[in-house]
Amino acid sequence: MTLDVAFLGYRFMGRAHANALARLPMFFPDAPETNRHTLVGRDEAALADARERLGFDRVATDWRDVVDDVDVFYNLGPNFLHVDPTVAALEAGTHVLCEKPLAPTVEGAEAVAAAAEASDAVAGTAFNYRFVPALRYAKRLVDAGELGEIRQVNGRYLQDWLVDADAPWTWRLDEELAGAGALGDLGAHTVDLVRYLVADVESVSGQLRTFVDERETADGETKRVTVDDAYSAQADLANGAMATLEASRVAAGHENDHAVELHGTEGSLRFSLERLNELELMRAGDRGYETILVTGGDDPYAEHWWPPGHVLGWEHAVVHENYEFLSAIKGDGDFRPSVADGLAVQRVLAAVAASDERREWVDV
Ligand code: SOE
Repeated sequence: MTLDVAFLGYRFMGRAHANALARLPMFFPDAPETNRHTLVGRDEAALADARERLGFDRVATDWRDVVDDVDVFYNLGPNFLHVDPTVAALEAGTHVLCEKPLAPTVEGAEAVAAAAEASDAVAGTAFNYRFVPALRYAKRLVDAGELGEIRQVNGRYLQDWLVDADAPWTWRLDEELAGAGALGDLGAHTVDLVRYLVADVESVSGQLRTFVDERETADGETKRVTVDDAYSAQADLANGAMATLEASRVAAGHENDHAVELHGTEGSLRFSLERLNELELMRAGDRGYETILVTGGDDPYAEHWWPPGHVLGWEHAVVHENYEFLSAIKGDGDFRPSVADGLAVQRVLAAVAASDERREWVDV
């Protein structure tokens, strides 16, 4: 049975997920069939153009009219639109994939998690980096004990689109609308990877910094920046490891530098999104790191694409994410990262913000 799908949002993540749905029939023939049924947005002209390009049958300007009309609802809108449409869809029994961070606040994430608990629908949080083959391979290694006990974790997500003080104000710079700045937008990914690869975060000591505290909107209005440009945090993990986390939107020279390092009793590994097909691995006894190209044999998802060494791109992780999400809908309903994972991340982000305010360690 074909799954009718609606998207709320058609910009960056709308394109990424529409591309994924278009790729699945060709590269993942066992994926459930989907029909791009409705595209939801506010600007009717932009919506009409996006409907055409992204291959949807129809458009709507109010998500309320859509959430119980389809089988699957993708909430790809801005953070301030994550809670209400997602809760409404879950209450209608519609499966949901909600973009990260799950909500601007813990309270909002808790409302989504409660709706997911009360619903039979599959409810996912779109932490796409879990679906990069090299990171799934890293998880296989960690789970198999190849690195021994993980003692130290280092995670960072550096961008530089705000390094120029003249870069315009957008909703991402407002606490009411976004919830947080680099901490929520980028730190959410790193916290999810730490939970995926190693263990839950138990307590944090963090700091947030806003370097440019007002910016001009596109039409010349000066508005305050009420979120962080950068954050850093120390964290204690549930397995006894210690983590150092940071993210920035003002790290000149780093466009989308998402990296993670694990150091264990039997070895270490390093990953960088800038070389997303590679995993650097150092096992006990090796003289140094070896670089593995995770693109062949039984590497995650390799059999769906090309011969070994034919590298993948950023968008392929979103294809894999959609394959797993839609397969869970048709299968056992167990998709990770779930909305509960999204709430767990939100709690860590809130603890980092609280720690910054109180200038002390805060338990999650
Ligand atoms: C921010 O610029 C952003 O688009 C994040 O919102 C995404 O989650 C990240 O994958 C890329 O950068």
